[in-house]
Amino acid sequence: MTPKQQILETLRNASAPISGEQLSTQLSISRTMVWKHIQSLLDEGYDIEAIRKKGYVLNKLQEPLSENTLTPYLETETYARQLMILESCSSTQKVAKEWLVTNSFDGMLIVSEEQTEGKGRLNRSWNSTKGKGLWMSWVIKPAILPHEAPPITLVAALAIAHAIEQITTLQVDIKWPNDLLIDGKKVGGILTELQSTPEQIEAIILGIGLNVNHQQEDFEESIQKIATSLAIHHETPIYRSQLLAEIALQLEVAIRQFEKEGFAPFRERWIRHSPMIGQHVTAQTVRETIQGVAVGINEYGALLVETSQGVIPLFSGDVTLSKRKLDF
Ligand code: BTX
Repeated sequence: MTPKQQILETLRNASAPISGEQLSTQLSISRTMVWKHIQSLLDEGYDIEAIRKKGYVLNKLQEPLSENTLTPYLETETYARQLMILESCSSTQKVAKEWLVTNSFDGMLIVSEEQTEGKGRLNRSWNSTKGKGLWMSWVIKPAILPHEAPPITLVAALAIAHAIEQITTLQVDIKWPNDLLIDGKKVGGILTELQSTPEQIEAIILGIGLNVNHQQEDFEESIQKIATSLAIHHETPIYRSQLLAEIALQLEVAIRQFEKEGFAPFRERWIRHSPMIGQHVTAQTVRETIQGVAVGINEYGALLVETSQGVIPLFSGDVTLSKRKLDF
């Protein structure tokens, strides 16, 4: 370990401020060198406070993501056992696709502190403020056939909701097909991209954006009214590395179960997480607008909408709650 890493480790494990003098004695380096290493850590994005006459304190909640911060929490078999942590990139989906050209690993994680061109579905953009959220792409290779893939977005949404509920006291709702909501506002979204031949899946790139430690003003003007973060609803900030490790675990467990048993065992739990079921909705697909009541979800993950023409299974599209009751 370099002296800089030793300083970081000492601050991480400390329960009280550590003085420059203590660090200098412990590491047998000069006070000036201690100060230089602290400056360099600050430049890397660590939030270290110097408290007068007491010493340095590391704000663990604002730590940049790194293998060192993540690994102690990781309980998975393969998920995130290969990973790439970036300070900035255009989109982790794009990085994942480039990585896949010459590599292959089920559970590869690409996570970035910031995305300059974060993507949503249908070429919409995803606001990815530096250091505030979890902007990640998982390369997974589930043992399923291409036509069995669509519910994977719903399975992933449940896994993420469960991970958040394990780490915080928050209750997360799922809006079909890919939104995570708290109190009706969007806290996260999933973008699932499939690389496949008609016979077999080569890889699924599961893009997940989760707003973690944002304050309302951290969001772009255009999404201020619709977006929220975990921290806005939680008393204490959330340690991203711990949450990321929990997401890795819940995703791995859920996708392994999905490979063996399909969507059936997730259906009831999914319905419990979706306040939309039983409500009047308007669904916009690429072809048409459908109005009706969301009555459930089938074993393929399609949303069932009861309309005047009968129950229609919806395989893709955007669904919003209707403002008024319909006449049927
Ligand atoms: P979506 O198409 O359902 O949602 C996109 C819409 O959500 C935008 O048009 C905007 O209105 C709103 N929005 C944009 N940014 C945010 C935000 N930070 N919080 C809340 N609402 C927002 C959802 O698509 C799928 C998003 C996946 C994002 C991940 S991040 C890692 C990976 N890399 C990448 O480029 N995309 C995925």
